[in-house]
Amino acid sequence: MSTYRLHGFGRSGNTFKVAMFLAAAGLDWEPVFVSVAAGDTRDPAWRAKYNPMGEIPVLETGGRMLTQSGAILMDLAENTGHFAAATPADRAEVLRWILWDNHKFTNYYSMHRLQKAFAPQPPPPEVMTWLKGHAALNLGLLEQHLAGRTWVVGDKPTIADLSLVGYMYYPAAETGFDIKADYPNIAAWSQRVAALPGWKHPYEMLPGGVPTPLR
Ligand SMILES: N[C@@H](CCC(=O)N[C@@H](CS)C(=O)NCC(=O)O)C(=O)O
Repeated sequence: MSTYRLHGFGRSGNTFKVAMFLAAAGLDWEPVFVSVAAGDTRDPAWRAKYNPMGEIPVLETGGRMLTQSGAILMDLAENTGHFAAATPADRAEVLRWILWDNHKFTNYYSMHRLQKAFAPQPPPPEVMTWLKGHAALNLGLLEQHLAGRTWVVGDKPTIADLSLVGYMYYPAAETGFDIKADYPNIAAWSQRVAALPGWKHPYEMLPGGVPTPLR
């Protein structure tokens, strides 16, 4: 069995954040297919064994079940040294961006994508407009932060980059955003992350195939 078993699937950018770390750091890992869409994470037996919060990613290692991509990335960085902040001040910055990512950036962007492309019943149009507006606001903030910068914190890639970039590779047909056309700094930074060792598109790196957007 591999040292790290990453439970999730390619549709989950949160799972992909951890997969990018494991691949780029050259760690011994394997993906374990878990589908939110198929209801796997709502199964009480799955929750009891892997994550009572009912979420992927779950990183299984040494008998531990680590959850929450931000906490997993912090744990991996601190235990392996890869993608860690260079200084204590940078560490606080990295945590700041990861918290913002989870609370605002990934949250609105991924929720808009989920409702737009994969929800069987789309929510009312005003809900979609609200989600898309918040996602656009946050994209604008990151676009501005990346102006003249190579990485989100300091002068090397850190777990802040891996966290924030998690949903940036999904197609516009799913997300409703054309990152390449409208957010050039984010697009260039995403390509720098994609040049890290072992990088593959989430639909190739993780199991579950390529979904067809419902709308
Ligand atoms: N903040 C969490 C978010 C995890 C999350 O929302 N995972 C989704 C898939 S991307 C999930 O498992 N959703 C199932 C559910 O909420 O019922 C993280 O970064 O790990």
